[in-house]
Amino acid sequence: MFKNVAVVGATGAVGQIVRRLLEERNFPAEKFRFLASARSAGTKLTFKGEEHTIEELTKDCFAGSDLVIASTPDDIAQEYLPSAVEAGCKVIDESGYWRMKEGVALVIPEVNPQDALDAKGIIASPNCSTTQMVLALKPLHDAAKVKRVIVSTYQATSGAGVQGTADLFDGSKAFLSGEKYEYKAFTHPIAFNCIPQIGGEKADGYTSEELKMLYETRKILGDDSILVNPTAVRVPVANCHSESITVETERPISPQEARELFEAFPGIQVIDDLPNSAYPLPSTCDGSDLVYIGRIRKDISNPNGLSFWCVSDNLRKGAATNAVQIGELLAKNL
Ligand code: A2P
Ligand code: 11C
Repeated sequence: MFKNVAVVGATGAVGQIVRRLLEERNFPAEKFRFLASARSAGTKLTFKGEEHTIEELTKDCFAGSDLVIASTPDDIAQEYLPSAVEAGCKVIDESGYWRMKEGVALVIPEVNPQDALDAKGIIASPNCSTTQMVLALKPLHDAAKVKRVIVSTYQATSGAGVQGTADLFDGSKAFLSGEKYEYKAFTHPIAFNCIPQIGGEKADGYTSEELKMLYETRKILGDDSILVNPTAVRVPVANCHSESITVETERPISPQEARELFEAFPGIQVIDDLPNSAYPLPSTCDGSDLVYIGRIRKDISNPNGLSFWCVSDNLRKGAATNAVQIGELLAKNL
């Protein structure tokens, strides 16, 4: 059991869910603290029926804590988390800053738990669109080695933080009433629209979000030979990312074998009955900690190809749940 867990970024879109999960799952710790920016410091929140005062995140705030679960913007994770490691804390970070750094573990507990247990410093939780895809790829990779992945994402506005969802709701209301609305989280209107850009341009015409899906996948699966061609698209859905995934494996996997592999893998649930219009939807996966898979079918353009549809709650398994599960794994192995 941990002695004192510091929840950093406790007021944010993901941090709020981390708090809820720590309560719901009865996380094994004696005490909890909640930290955010100076803007929130001094305000109160209720956790497990008790009132807590939010503390300001500073470089010397970590003394007395033995686990940090952080969900902040990248620059804040960059600036403050090394101090948490120096103070002797185990550190789980949900930001994008540390993931690809040498010596940082990048972990999905169902996929590569040992990397968390071997970690000496920060343990990063992957990008939400990577996590659900890699969880789905893992049983296929173990059975038949994944060679190439073509993925298009349909990403929810909650991935852009609290402001992303506010933009979807307020922008939609303004659109329907014919008023102007100034978007804050997006460079184009998201109401009644799709935006084929998440993150800035990185290389070869791909965005940062897309390249996360390539490089994080290779790191988590420990296989730099895997080819990934991603297209990341923001859609007017409040929560849950969806992905259309086509995989090429070293030997063919039939849809029936894939279904069995998915069903046997922890954290995955298959909903796949096209004649009855049953498949995962953002509206039905919202609030769940699982990764849902449906529309499993042969890639009719490639004898070694398989296509499927994958939906998961990006704030839960894509972020908060994965981080809390890493914490549970560490607690079991203290
Ligand atoms: P605060 O609410 O005080 O701004 P989101 O991704 O939903 O915007 O949430 C980001 C989280 O990171 C919030 O808890 C936010 O706290 C926190 N945060 C943002 N900037 C800072 C900062 N400069 N110092 C500490 N925490 C920060
Ligand atoms: C989005 N995937 O949906 C992003 C948000 O690297 O953790 C998460 C960014 C990250 O906009």
